[in-house]
Formats: sequence, C-alpha cells, structure tokens
Amino acid sequence: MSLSNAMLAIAVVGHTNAGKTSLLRTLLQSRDFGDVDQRPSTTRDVLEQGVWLNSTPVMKFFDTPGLESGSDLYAEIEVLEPNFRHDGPAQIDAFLQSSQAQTTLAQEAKVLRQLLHSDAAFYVIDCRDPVLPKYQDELHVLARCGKPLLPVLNFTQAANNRESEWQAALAKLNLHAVVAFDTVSPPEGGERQLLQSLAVVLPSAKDTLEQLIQEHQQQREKRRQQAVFIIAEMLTDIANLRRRVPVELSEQELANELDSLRDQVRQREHRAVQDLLTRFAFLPDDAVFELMDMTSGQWHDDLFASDTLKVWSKDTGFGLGAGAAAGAGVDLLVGGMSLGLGTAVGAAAGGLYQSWRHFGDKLKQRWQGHRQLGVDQSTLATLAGRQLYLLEQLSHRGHAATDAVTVAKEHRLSREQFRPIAKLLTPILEDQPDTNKAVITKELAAYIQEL
Ligand SMILES: Nc1nc2c(ncn2[C@@H]2O[C@H](COP(=O)(O)OP(=O)(O)OP(=O)(O)O)[C@@H](O)[C@H]2O)c(=O)[nH]1
Ligand SMILES: [Mg+2]
Repeated sequence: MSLSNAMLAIAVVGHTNAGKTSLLRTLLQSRDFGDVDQRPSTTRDVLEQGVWLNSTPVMKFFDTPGLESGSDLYAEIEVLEPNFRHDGPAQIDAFLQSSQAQTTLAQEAKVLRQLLHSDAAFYVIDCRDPVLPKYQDELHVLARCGKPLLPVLNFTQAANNRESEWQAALAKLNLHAVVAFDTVSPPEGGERQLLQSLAVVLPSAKDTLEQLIQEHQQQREKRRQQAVFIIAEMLTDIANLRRRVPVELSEQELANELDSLRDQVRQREHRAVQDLLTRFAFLPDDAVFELMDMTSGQWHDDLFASDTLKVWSKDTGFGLGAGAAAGAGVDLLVGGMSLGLGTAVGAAAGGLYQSWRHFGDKLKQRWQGHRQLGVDQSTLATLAGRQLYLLEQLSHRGHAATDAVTVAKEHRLSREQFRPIAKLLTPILEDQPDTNKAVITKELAAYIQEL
C-alpha cells in the first residue's frame, strides 16, 4: 500500500535534551504538547499526536524519551551482530527481547521499539554539542532499525554551534539530507524545508507531505488576515472611545477622567493581545506588555480643530482661513457659531444639514456645559506599533519558545507609517455623521496587511 494513502508514522528520536519535544511543539503549533524542561529525561514515555488534512487523519508523530546510554546500547547490540549478520532490524528485535531492554536500557528500548514501528524519524541534534563517541554510537544503533532518518540540527541560533562538524559526522553514516531547524526561532520557510526533506527520504509520502505544506501555508495566510483585522478593529474601537465630561473640571477631576480613559484603552488593547495570542495558538502569558505611556487624552471637540474648521468654513461659507483654522480652538468656533447662527440655520436649510448635524451636536454639548475627551493620535500610533510588533514576533516564533515576547513602550509606528492610519481614523475621531466603522476597519486592515 502506498504510504500516501495510509497514516504516516513519524518518530522523533535523539539524545536527551536535544529538543525533541520542542520540535514537535513547533511543528504541531501546540504550546502545551508534552513536557519541556532543561533537565534531562523529561519525556519518559512515547507520546503520540495525530495530524489532520481536511478532517482526515494523515499522520502521527511520536515523541520518544531521550537516549542516554548510547555507548552501552551499542555494546549490547554489537554482541548480537554475528547472529544476525547484515540484518540490523533483526539485531534490534533480539535486543528488545533481552533482559537489559526491560531494565537498565528500558528507556532506549522504548525508542527503538517505536522506531521499528514508524515509517521514518527525525533525529534531533543539539548542535552546540561536539560529536561525542556516545552520540555516534547512538546513531549507529538507530541506523540499524532500517528506517529513513532525517537529522534535524537544533540550536542553530546559538553562537557556538557546530553545524559543520555534525554534517561531516552524519555524512559518514550516509545521512546527507540534513535540516537546520531551530525549534524556538525556526527559519523562514523552515517547516516547508523540513517536510520536503522528509519527502526526499520517504518518497512514498511525498503527496501527503506536499498537501500538508500547502494547507499550512493557507492557514498561515488566513491567520495573518485575521490578526490584521483584530488590530484594525482595536484601533477603530479605541479611536471611538470618548468620555463626556463637564466643561468646568478641577485638575483632580480631569486626572480621574483621564485615568478612566486610559483604563478603557488598556483593557481594549489587552483584549486584542489575547485574541492575537489565541489566533496563533500561544498561551495567555506568552506576551508581556510594558505599561504604555499615555501622557494625555485629547479634547475631542477641538483636537482636530484645524481640519474641522476647514471643513466647517467650507460648508457654511464662514470663510475662516487656513491660518485662523489652524490656530482656532473650540471657543472661537463657538463664538463664530453664536454670531452666525442665522447663517448656519440658513445653511442647514440650504442643503448643508449633514455638516450642521455633525458640528451642531458638539456645539450643543458645549452649550449644555459638556466636552468630549478621547484618545490622542500619538497613543493610537503606539497602540498600532505595539500590536504590529507582536504580530511580527508571533509569526516567526516557534511554539517551543518558553520565554514571553516583551512588547516595549517604544514600539510605535513611524510618522509615515501612521499617517494613512490617522487619515482613515479621522471620521471616527471627529465623530462625523454617517461614519461606517465597519468599512473603516476593513480599509485599515487592508493597509496594515501591506505594512
Ligand atoms: N534556545 C533554545 N532552546 C531550546 C531549543 N530547543 C529546545 N530548547 C530547550 O532545551 C531544553 C530541552 O528541550 P526538550 O524539548 O525538553 O528536549 P527533549 O529532547 O524533548 O528532552 P528529553 O525529553 O528530556 O529527552 C528545554 O529547556 C527547551 O526549552 C532551541 O531551539 N533553542
Ligand atoms: Mg522530551
């Protein structure tokens, strides 16, 4: 039967602490698969996990305990060689019947048993280690199982790695297809290379592995689109936050209002972070956000004074010049309005109703003794920058990583990057009538997707 039509069984084997469980966490995108620890012998038993393709199980990975006594194991199996000349799997079988396989070498026996029952294996190597004789012994024994082995060089990001030494040692065993794959920071396209290399040593599984590569690529694209949408939605929600406060406020009251506004911002940001972590199958504590500096809120009735006034003066024919507009605050606008109320009503009747409704609402609030407090643009630029930084980190992060991503205060967008976002958010910030938040979120997402 062609393997491409059956469930593939792939074992992950190697010396203890080489990162076998970590490799599977990253491949399976499962942050909580098995136990990972810096102490040796963390995985004590074989642990399996299925992989599905369009709801059909196509593959099973088997995590195995670490090999610790490679040289003792080699010595045991060497003794059996004359009885089963040129038949490695028979030698291994015979060893598995021996008393050592139940006692001193029980951990090694579990690995060999699993390998005999698998179609192929990843042999994980901590390539910071020198090629010690015990590793060579271990490899010679594994090779006798008669199964395709694909060596995976882990810890390749370490400065002191010995990749070339290992490549040379592996070549002596006819293991020429070797993949460098740091499980914590996998290289761009690393998973594709890993699965394609597996297809080279296991040609009958090529179709399944190709389909898996494609499916994962589609999942990655979809996940990115969803993530970008989460960020866009957070920005429109936060731009839309406002607090209606009395015009006359003591310093303390204003400080309290700002605190509440900042709390709302932080809560919304936190929700986006948790959504992103979930989307990328990380755990809630996998990102640490440094508390953001939010120096000020902004008065939403005069913050966009210059643009607002320009629009207003154009719509009503008040003819406030750009210079006046740039310097004008809400009081000037209120003053102008009071004087020109008749003109404004006339303008409304003359088809400028939209404009009147928009500005009229704000002025009405002001006349009723209220103002609106909202989020300033520099806060929005920081929020956008932080989320995009997190997205970038999560996109390149292996699920074997155990430390958290730290998102700093200063991860804000540059002025150039933020300008189009600010432009898209303006109708929300200005509380313009008939603003369609859903449409703006979509446009924002499209822009962020290209960043
Ligand atoms: N920096 C870094 N750490 C890694 C990497 N791979 C594994 N580790 C760490 O190395 C230690 C051992 O990883 P495990 O995945 O438990 O190794 P294992 O081969 O399954 O170990 P046993 O089950 O004990 O045989 C853990 O502390 C991991 O976090 C890597 O690529 N980079
Ligand atoms: Mg393990």
